[in-house]
Amino acid sequence: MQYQNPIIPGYNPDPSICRVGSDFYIVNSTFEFFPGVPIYHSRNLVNWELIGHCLTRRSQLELEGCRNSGGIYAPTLRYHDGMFYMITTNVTWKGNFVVHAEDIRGPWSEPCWIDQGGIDPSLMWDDDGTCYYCSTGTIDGVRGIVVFAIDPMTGQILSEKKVVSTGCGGQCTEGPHIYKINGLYYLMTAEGGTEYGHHETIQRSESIWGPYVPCPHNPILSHVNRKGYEIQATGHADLVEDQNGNWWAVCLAYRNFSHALLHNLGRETFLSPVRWTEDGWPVIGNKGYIDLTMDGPLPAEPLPVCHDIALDFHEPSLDPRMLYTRNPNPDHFELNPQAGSLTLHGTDVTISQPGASPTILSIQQPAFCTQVAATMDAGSSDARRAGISAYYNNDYHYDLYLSRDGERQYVGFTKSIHDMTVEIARVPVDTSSVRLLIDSDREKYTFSYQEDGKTPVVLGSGHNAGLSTEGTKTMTFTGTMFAMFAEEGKGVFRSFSVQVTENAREDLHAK
Ligand code: 6LW
Repeated sequence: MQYQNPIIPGYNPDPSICRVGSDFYIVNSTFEFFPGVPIYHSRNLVNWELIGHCLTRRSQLELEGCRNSGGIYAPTLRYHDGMFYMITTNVTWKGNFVVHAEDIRGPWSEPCWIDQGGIDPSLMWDDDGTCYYCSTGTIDGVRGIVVFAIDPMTGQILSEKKVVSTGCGGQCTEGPHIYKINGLYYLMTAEGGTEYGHHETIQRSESIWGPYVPCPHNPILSHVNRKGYEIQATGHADLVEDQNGNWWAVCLAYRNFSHALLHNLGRETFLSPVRWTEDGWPVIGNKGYIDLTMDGPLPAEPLPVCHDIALDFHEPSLDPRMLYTRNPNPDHFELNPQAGSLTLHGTDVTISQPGASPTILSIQQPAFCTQVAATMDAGSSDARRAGISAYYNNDYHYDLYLSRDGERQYVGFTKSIHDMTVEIARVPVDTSSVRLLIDSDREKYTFSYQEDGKTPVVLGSGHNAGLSTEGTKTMTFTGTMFAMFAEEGKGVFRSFSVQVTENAREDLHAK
């Protein structure tokens, strides 16, 4: 059966997958965004529904002062003996921890902190029920993959620690997962760093402590030598066997929006079938290549995929797909289901302020070609700025908003890149309702507004390159979000939608 990649588009990196019966679950890293670690559910590996988050309380996820792309790094999700476990790293606050829940939808426990540095922790259970931890780490000056026995309910370390591998020759050996398959321990890791050198390797041993022997056809997943192809930076994979005995890999990768080595959608989650060689080594995709369109023995019939969102704020609670930047103050987000409005109470914390929690709600941009539309109650909005934004982080965002200059109300359009903010347009409006629009494609974001059903007026555009991960002044791992925001006063929203407008699945670099 054919399916399209990415299966979870937009900034959803570092996927980890587990299966319970015929239910599959994937979690992703979330960095400075709150709530943390989304849980997606599927029965066919193609249609994924967000069913909640593991970290929904500040006591689980402290993000105060978190730098851009700090916070929550790669998670691992596992299920054992009636309990779900999610283990991850808060690089801004206390490091590695594990939470558990009997129900995948929560409530999840408070963090059980683990006395081990490094990132990318994972868990596995041996046949005798012993639970083992692995992550990156350094012991006696040797940096590699650290393994030890652990109590997953408490985080207590139960054995000596050992660096069991320094990888298969690449730099930045990380994202480890250990699997017990046919009596052997398979250690799969990402190497090369999460950019254009990213790739996946695997090795195996008769003991979890090693020595490990590398797969003869490593790397088992790599687009390092696929320059010019749209999908790049494949790596950080996790394996799962479906209920029919077919194996699958999920991994992160990104899609270049043009022939330039730039991506603005972030690292996304991709799916590939896996087959095993006669001598017991996995082959991912087409000998380590994955594609936008792939074929495989899916565990259930795929349904049409839709990544649109349309909010009219009549729902009793905010859509869980909308994320806050760092720990939010709930008082700043006032939902009125009866009136069908969302009032954002902006403070003096602007969306350009580093390490803060401005009044902003955002969702991942799911495709190159989209239309964002928001209707605002202009008469009730008195913020210095309130509107929508193509928002990467506080240093990189293109904003379209209502503002006031004394008694006059106007629509403004500004672009912020690095330490430069430029006001591109400021047009007076005299209306009770205004519709703000962002149209995106493989080249740029176009900003326009519409008064009371009149013809939309285009105010300008901003290039995708200005919101690309490669262009950020610090190392970042996220992707462009579409946001509603308010600064110094109220912004009253009546609707917010993101619609994918991509028609043909144009594969820019199709060979
Ligand atoms: C992730 C690690 C990585 O934890 O980036 O570059 C981190 N590699 O595997 C954030 O995605």
